[in-house]
Amino acid sequence: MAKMTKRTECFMARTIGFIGLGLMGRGMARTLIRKGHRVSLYNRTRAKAEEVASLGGKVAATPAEAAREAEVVFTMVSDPPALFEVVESKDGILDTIRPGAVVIDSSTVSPQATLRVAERLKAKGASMLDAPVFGSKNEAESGQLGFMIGGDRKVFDSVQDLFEGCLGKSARYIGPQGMGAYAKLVFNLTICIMLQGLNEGLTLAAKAGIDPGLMYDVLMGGRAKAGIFEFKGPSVLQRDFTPFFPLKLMNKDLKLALDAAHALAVPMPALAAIKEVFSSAMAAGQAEEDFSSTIKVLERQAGVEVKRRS
Ligand code: NA7
Repeated sequence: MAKMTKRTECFMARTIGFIGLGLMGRGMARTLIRKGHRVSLYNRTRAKAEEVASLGGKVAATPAEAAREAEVVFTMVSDPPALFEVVESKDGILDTIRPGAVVIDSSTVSPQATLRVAERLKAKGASMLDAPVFGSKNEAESGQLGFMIGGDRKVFDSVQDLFEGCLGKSARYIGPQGMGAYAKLVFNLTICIMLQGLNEGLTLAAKAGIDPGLMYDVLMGGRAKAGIFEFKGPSVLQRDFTPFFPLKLMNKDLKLALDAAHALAVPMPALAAIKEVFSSAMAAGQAEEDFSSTIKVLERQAGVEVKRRS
């Protein structure tokens, strides 16, 4: 029997606009191109779009141009102002979006920003999903991201092929519009609270005279073991703060999470304290480092370095 060639796990080749080719968007767009989709690429700094287009796809001069022919438009930009810029400004997506098209916003923004953009798109006959991700640039490049989806369930079903098996290893439908955005804020605040726990523990260990590497191994051999510790611990202990997720973006997410908590009257004492740690790190010039570099705030105050000794 002839062997079927598994060129792609995606079900159909689609015409896609992709807007925002930063650390995460670059990998996602490259994955879509590799899997056979026709992708029109826009980035504010054009050189990044040209670099991705060397793999396939074509460069668009504006978000409007990227969206003109597209049945699906992805946005993967920094924050709410960037999202408003690429959707609502002159030459934004709203100028050309086709009725029936689906905009999938994978940026981490506030639920309010999502609702505002979804409303504007609806007036043009288009739909929107808030579909933020977990995973880093490596998972974006290999199509292994996790998606948290908010929006109309039927719209989600209509583009499912782009999530699981294409860009992602999982895509969880969370609920109506804005719920994906809420879920992402919950995800990131939880990670930061956990990492702060590890940072504080290792800093105390170092100050007491324990090899932080040994302490980390002990923690990972017991109930304290956690995925985020597994991911960040080794690089922290080697003093490698190359950005997988820049501190400035996590700082933005924690602010959005605090705003959401205030709006819903939910007390978040640990989150409030950790936001201060992030503000200190920002003020100390660590914005472009990986967010795990917040440990330096503790180190400076304690007068120790958390580095594996053996
Ligand atoms: P990056 O690598 O900082 O990329 C951010 C992208 O957003 C990049 O393409 C930027 O264009 C674009 N951007 C930022 N501001 C604007 C405005 N005002 N107009 C148009 N485009 C803009 O971030 P990541 O890829 O790591 O993360 C993206 C999202 O996922 C973010 O919400 C994270 O929290 C999660 P540039 O290249 O600077 O011209």
